[in-house]
Amino acid sequence: MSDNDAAAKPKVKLKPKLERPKLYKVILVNDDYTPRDFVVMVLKAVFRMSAETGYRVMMTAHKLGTSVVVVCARDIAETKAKEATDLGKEAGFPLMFTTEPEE
Ligand code: TYC
Repeated sequence: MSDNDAAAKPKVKLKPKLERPKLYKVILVNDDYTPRDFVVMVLKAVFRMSAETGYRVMMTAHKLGTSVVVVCARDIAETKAKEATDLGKEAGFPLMFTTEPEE
C-alpha cells in the first residue's frame, strides 16, 4: 500500500449510534379493598415518597383508576413494582403495581 492509498481513505468515522434504553412507568392500580393509609405507607416505603406526595398519588389512582408512580429503568421499575405488590399481598390486600414502557 502506497502513501497515496492511505491519503485517499475516506475520513468518515462510522460511529454506531447507541440506542437510549427505554424508560418504564410504574403504575398504581386502584382497588376497592386496600386501605388508603396502607397504599400511602407502601408508596413511602418502596418509592421513598413524602406523605404528601404519597397521598396525592394514592388519591389520583383512587379517583381515576390508575396513577403513574415513577418513571425509571426497566429493571428498577419491575423490581419496585413487585416489591410494592408483594407488600400488599403479604398483608392480604389486592394492591397492584404494574409497569409499562413509556411511549
Ligand atoms: N380505593 C381504595 C379505598 O377506597 C384506596 C386505594 C387507592 C386502593 C389507590 C388502591 O391504588 C389504590 N380504600
